[in-house]
Amino acid sequence: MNNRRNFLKLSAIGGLISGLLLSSKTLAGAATDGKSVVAGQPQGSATAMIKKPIVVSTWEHGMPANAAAWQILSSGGKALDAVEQGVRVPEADPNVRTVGLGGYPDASGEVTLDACIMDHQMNCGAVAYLKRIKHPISVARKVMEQSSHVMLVGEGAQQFAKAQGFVEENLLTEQSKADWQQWLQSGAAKPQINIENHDTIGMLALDSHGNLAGAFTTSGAAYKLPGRVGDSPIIGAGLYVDNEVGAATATGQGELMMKTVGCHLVVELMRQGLSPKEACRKAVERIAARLPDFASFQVGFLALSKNGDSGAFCIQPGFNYAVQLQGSAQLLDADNLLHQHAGAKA
Ligand code: SD4
Repeated sequence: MNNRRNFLKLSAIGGLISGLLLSSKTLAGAATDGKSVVAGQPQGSATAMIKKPIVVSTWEHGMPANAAAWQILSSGGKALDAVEQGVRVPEADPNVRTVGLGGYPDASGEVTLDACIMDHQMNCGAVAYLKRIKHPISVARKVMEQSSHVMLVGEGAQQFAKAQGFVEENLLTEQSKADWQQWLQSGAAKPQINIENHDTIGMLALDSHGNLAGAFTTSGAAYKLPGRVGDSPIIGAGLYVDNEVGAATATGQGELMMKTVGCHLVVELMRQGLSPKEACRKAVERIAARLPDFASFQVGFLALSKNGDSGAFCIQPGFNYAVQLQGSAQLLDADNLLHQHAGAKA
């Protein structure tokens, strides 16, 4: 119930902030309508419609994460560095309960982390089921750059991280431990993946050189079965970057993104000419069409095109995403399928 309350509270706060921020949308320059021009870019030239640099990320904690990424992007830095540094912010924040330090543990009380990173040249690195290392995203980058592999898991990933100089530490905070113990006492028969514990971070950036990169990091579904790995470290499922087209990341029940290779699907839909938001919508609709009870799941996609347009779509209301570009930092509510259905029935 605690989780549910936290989710609702977060949604409410997110909604309030989005409302406030949305009211300043016209002042700040709309980041997601596909037509606006970033402040400081000359209008009318061929490059004027490309909004760069820009960074987008999932959920409210994307705001401080974007701010860290922006430090790099705004000084001409690389998208790859920006997304790594950006998502390290919630990884280190014990109050972000779905990422890194302080993340919800699995059913046995162990915090296990999944992460991946991808650059503009199709290089990628990932770790899964990583324990006791606070910054899995940086380990994923090391896998990409210092090994000939794409993904390391479990004990091997941990040994690799230690060999790369990462220090082991306890990631189960007192708060996470207390919540887990309460969950155990509540007699929860099986770990649930539901709409209450899906606020992890996926981040996409387009730098001033015109290159895209993405990063994704999470503690995964709360109280998951030990050994469970979600979509987050799976290239194509939780994250995909194609420098010719765009990039996508996801949030929600990872198994559904894995079954559909969801982020790859979103990028391919953009390749066919769909806007980021329409590509996200089509991917969500495809998932929902195969799920008779889709209304009890949450899945959300966030996408960024090669020209800096962004958009998102989800099943449930409540998913928001942060967008930062020159002169503007916003938290926006994603449109959702339930609302669309309600509208169609009315
Ligand atoms: C997973 N998709 O492990 C992740 C969890 C999450 O926002 O919360 N995403 O399934």
